[in-house]
Amino acid sequence: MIKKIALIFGINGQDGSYLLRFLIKKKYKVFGVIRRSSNFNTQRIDDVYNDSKAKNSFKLLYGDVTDSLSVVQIIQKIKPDEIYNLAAQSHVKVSFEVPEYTAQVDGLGALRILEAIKLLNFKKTKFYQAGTSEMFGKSLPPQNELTNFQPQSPYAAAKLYAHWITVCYRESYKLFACNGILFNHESPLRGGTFVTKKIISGLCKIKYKKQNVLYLGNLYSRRDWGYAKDYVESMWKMLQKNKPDDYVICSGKSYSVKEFINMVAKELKMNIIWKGKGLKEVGFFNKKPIIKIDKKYFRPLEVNHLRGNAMKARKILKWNPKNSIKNLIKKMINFEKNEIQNS
Ligand code: NAP
Ligand code: G4F
Repeated sequence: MIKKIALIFGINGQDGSYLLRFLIKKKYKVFGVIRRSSNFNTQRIDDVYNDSKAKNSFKLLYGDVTDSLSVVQIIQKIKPDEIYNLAAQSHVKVSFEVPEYTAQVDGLGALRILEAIKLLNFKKTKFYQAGTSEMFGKSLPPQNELTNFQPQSPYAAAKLYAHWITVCYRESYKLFACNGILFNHESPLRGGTFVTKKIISGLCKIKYKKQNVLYLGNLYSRRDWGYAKDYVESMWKMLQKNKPDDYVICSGKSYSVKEFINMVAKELKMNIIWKGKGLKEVGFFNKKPIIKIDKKYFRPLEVNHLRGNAMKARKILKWNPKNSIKNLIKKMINFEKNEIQNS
């Protein structure tokens, strides 16, 4: 049997790791692009890489989406059936500190891949662009494919360029190119500086006396959180349709950061008492202050409320998330407890 070939930019990130596993199960041969790093940064995919059964199904290559030559050479060599562009400087707050770099990676990165597919005349290569609900910015919920984009950060503005250049290449050159507009999705493999992982890791460590205080920023923004493993399936589903299109992927429910903290605390059987307001708001556990606000975690501009409507994906892709936020929290807590026990 001839295996389909997939190429993933951003393979060692959260989503790359889940997508790799998903595609291997689907019998793909997967090539992943990683950047040279001064230290090991493939922890999320090492188990697959070292699995002798996956040896012939998975290869890593060095490259970078800011480097057109590497992008063209890799695509020319691999001749992929499907390309997933997950590569990004994906932290919204950090994008205010490195806006130009974020535009280079998150905006122009997509252009470089699309231009390579066009130059090589690889008409059969399908392309997935990792778009984001952040692009909706201050547009009110529920957000869907018809909602206006009103980006509120350099990250969202860069991703919006990638979104429209994907549409432009699809319509101009008839490329099979899709935008996934994914709302927040989390997992045990989520990076430690994103709020869900930070909260779960922090509260678990406080419970097991490995940390005293968790410092956070804005507790009142609301997000539509799902499970990354469910969401990567939608990426693949988009590329299996006869026609390329753009899809919102979300759970349809939203919670504030504070509500998320309370859900995690309940699962950990920690009763948190909140006192004070604004920068003086504090969460107490057993009379000790364990959650404090630090203004360094606030953004110059905030996206207040993201809650999506994934009706189109449910109808056309037959995509449905399998996990509730409660399941997600349980999985993340279990992972964290194991990490603490093994440390
Ligand atoms: P992530 O964990 O931050 O992973 C990002 C990946 O991109 C990493 O593998 C990173 O490699 C790689 N990368 C960064 N700069 C690169 C460059 N110049 N060239 C090649 N690779 C580069 O992000 P994620 O949560 O998996 O998200 C995957 C994609 O979906 C991102 O594009 C993100 O913006 C988007 N997205 C995420 C969410 C979400 O809630 N998770 C929602 C909507 C959209 P290093 O390890 O070398 O840094
Ligand atoms: O976890 P966050 O950093 O995620 P954010 O900004 O929503 O972005 C994530 O989801 C996007 C999809 O909508 C992706 F495109 C993007 O790549 C990324 O994966 O912050 C969530 C909320 C924000 O409102 C933030 O202000 O939590 C608030 N927050 C409060 N305290 C904090 C903190 N965020 C972080 N990272 N750290 C805090 O201490």
